[in-house]
Amino acid sequence: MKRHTFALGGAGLMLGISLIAAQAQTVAPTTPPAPPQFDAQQTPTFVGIADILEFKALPEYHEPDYVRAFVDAGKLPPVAERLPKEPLVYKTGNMPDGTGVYGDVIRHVIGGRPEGWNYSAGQTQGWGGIDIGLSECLTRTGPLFQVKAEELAPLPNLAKSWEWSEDGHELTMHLIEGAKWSDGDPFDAEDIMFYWNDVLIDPQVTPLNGASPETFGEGTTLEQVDAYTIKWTFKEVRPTQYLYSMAYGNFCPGPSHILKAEHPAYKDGATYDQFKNAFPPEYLNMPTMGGWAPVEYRADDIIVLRRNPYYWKVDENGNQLPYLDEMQYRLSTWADRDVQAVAGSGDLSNLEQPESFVEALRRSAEDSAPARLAFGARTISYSIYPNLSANGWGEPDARGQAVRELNRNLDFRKAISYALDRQSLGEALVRGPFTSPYAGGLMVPTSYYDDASTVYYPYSLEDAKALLEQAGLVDTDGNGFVNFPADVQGGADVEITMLSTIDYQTDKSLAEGVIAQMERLGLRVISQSQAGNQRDANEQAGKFDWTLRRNDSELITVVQNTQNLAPTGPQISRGHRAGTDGTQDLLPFEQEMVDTVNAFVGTADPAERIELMKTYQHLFTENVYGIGLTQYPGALIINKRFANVPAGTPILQFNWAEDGLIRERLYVPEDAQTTNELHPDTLPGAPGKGNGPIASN
Ligand code: BQZ
Repeated sequence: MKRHTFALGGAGLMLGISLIAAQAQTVAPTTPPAPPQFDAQQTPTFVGIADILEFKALPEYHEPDYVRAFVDAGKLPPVAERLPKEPLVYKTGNMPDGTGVYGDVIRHVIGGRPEGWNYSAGQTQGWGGIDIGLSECLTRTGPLFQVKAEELAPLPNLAKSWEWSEDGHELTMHLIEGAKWSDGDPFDAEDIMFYWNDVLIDPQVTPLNGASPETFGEGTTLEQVDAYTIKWTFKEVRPTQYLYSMAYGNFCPGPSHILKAEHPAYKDGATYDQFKNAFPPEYLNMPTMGGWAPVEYRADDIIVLRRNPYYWKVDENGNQLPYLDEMQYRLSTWADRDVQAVAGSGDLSNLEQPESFVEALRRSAEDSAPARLAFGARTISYSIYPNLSANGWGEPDARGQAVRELNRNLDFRKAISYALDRQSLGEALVRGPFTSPYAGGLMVPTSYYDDASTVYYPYSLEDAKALLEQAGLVDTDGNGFVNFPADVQGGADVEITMLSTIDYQTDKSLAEGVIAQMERLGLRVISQSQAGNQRDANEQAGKFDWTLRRNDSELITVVQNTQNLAPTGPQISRGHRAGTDGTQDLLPFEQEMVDTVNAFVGTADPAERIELMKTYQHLFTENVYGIGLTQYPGALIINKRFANVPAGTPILQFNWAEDGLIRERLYVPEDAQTTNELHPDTLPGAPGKGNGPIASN
């Protein structure tokens, strides 16, 4: 196509173009196209929280025979002494296949790689459920997909109960009493306060998933009342939202008896870097409150975990959990996780890459298929987040700064949205009823979604080009790509770097599709595609112009991680964090989003909350805070030998399926058990580099 361009002089001409462009608007904003009908294959049986669990002492407790041998050999205290006064008891009525039997292994396959065990200092263990299993948190939300709407509230976990003060500003929390870390060290409020004071409050430390003090509300304080009691004090009145924030990802305390010794606040001369890296993957038997502790690590091959003999959860017959003695994480790729789960050499996968859908469906449909596959609701979505900071977040160079100024221009963001052919992007991933154009913002499965409040800028290259000109960008040198105005970057071509991860084919496919579609618009986008850990680090540091990524659960649940819905604090948002001076240069609509989210957190009135989320959704989508791309359902693939798999477990809702499944309750009936354990009849040994599993004799 021949491009007619004019060498434009001063602002006057630009104004002329802008007025013409403004009149050229042809396709008005609308609401998103209705996603093709796609019903989740299974629906959960909705229950109350008390139907799932309670905390109480039982008359007797049991353990696997091989663990009893450790007791008999004097290597472990009796099981009753290894359990808290009132263990967490899972109710039989909520177990799809009743109380289980001990034995066998669950074999995960993951695409991430462990940096080390220091979750508190921001190290990943490779994702795919390993950090979810190792990091028990004050409350728990993964299983909430099965809780009745009228009873929806975070499950008790390390915090077994809590009560609010009369004025609603104080929340007193009671920790589980007498529980122990997997190395036998007592769990108590000291672990909580170390996490609060020396991880969250310490500005030099950021835990994995990026929690900061603002995650629990501006100005919130936490104090220890006694060994098993803590007290939160909030500015807001009864902000129940923050109980969700105390679940996985945000308040999952580490073993302070091990961590403190390496923390610069307690170890003279230690650096924060040394603290973060003090527990490399080779440091085994890292103490955990989770069901299994790491006993073997082989780089790029496997992590093996063995049951935690001090795990503080039991079934109603007093059997100490977990039922499964071993957990493995094969260090491979995310695509291989799907292949191995379908083939039966792996046991579980969240089918989340549409490129794998057809083959996975075909293989799972065969009678001989070793695994079950069940699709859930459309809870997977992808967006582009433009970096909206203009005051130094990520320390951009002159080009980067000029791009951020563009990002802050609504006409520019709308131009990008109009230029996207979302239908084609989705169909390039997989044909069929799966993908659907996504405007951005709240996702359809949340009860707070309101279509009429969702502004959708449909595909119109003509409108996109007109808006680009309105934003001051014209192809002044006729090379097919728009240029900055003459007084910006010397009128060079606009070049935008787009951050994405190479860990998933889907991310790569979408990035390629977006770059090609932006070229049609005349905008040069350069791929900044890298491994997930690196992408996460660059994203959190603001070192990007745009970041293309899969969305997290707050856009599905709203009530969890609500604070992440807007830049409610300096270190919260994906696309806009504080600049080098610690302040946030929020755009007016962003401030309105923050005020709306804070008002939502501050009220318990259901009708008010619904209206506030309509306001939020309109602000988000009309102002293109994030540029939605596509949305689609995921499917849970799990080996058929496992019992106690809750029907309708979504791969992502309040958390990933690895949390929602309640893996500590999964079991394999004796006649279906395999010999796949790599370290049978062993337990985690003492924490330390080069250590590993130990036998009873
Ligand atoms: C699920 C999940 C469990 C992180 C990760 C990974 C990281 C992101 C995200 C998903 C993986 C799996 O997702 O894709 O199915 O098993 O681990 O944690 O994408 O790179 O930073 O947010 O959860």
